[in-house]
Amino acid sequence: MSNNDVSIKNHLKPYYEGMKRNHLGPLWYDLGHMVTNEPVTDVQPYLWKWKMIREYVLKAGELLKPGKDAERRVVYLQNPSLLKHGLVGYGTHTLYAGIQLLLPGECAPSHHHSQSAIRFIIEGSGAYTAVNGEKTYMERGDMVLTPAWTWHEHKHEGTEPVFWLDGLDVGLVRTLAASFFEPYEEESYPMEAPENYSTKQFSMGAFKKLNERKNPGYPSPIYGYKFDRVKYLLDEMKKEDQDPFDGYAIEYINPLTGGSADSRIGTMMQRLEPGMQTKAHRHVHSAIYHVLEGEGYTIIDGQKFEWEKGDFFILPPWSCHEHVNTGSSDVYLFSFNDKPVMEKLELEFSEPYGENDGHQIIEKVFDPDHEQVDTI
Ligand code: 1HN
Repeated sequence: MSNNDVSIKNHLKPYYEGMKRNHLGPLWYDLGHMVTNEPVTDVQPYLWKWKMIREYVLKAGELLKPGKDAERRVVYLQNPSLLKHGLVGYGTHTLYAGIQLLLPGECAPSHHHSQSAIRFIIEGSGAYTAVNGEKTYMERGDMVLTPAWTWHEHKHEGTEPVFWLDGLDVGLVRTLAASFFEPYEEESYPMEAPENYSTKQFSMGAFKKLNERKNPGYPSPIYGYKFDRVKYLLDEMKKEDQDPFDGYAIEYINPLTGGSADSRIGTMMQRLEPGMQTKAHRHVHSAIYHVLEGEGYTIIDGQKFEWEKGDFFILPPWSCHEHVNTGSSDVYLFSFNDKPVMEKLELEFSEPYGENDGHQIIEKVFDPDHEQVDTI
């Protein structure tokens, strides 16, 4: 900086300070912070081990009862990079993930809210989610929708604890200042439809290959998406159906529109054969992953995240990632994302990793034991 520049700066100091006092700002200094060349985010990747989460969730089973001590018995995944900014309950800037536990005989009362929610069943059976009076029984690997503003409740009629993932667009709705919540006047909403009605009506389910055409639209007429259909479709896929970045991958859809099953939360299942390594790419949408089956790792922006059955990890927006199956059986990765929102807003964009034949170099290995020191 020349002397001349400094003198200009000094000379203009009162001008800039005056601007600040009057809550004004000079765009010529700040444009680069507002309009960045590419997405900038506080969201960092993270990984939680299922063994650790499960212990905390089971302990919650001893501590409180849903419908009595709490609306829901859930332990949520807190991304440490967002807690720094006071964002409680954030997995990514838009998405929330929590693990809910229901013990035999328990009931989580009916309510509705403007957040959209998806459930993904991790362990146990015999529980149902009722959506607007329609019971959908849930088994391991099933995905169940409770679209925004639908009345929903959960009840467990089985004999073993049931664990499932709740995925909601908490961050998105908070940012848009659009949160509404209301409990139902009674514990239960009247059961108006036959059990599993929507799942039976569409017994083939509704899924499409990744990147197949779709038209965003109305709420899905299906609430329960069965895992046996997902597995059948993924296992039947041919070599030429493979996506270079996601392996064998399908998205859960709304059969009326061909669009995403939930209109705001995208849902996907991927299958990776033993030894398979996908190519790296990045996209604007963020995602939260759950390992349904298998073992392997994902490289996110040069950091290796090793996972096994049950684990969860965060995929930040615009982060370069590739997946590897290191086990001897197929990997099934379930994930939910904010892609439908990005697409509706015409903000979705993706690009392949251009160097090193599409593969990143591992510079760092994430160590969950180091990150998560206190256990119960
Ligand atoms: C909710 O309604 C459920 O219905 C679970 O089971 C988790 C997290 C945030 C906001 C609403 C449920 C939730 C939630």
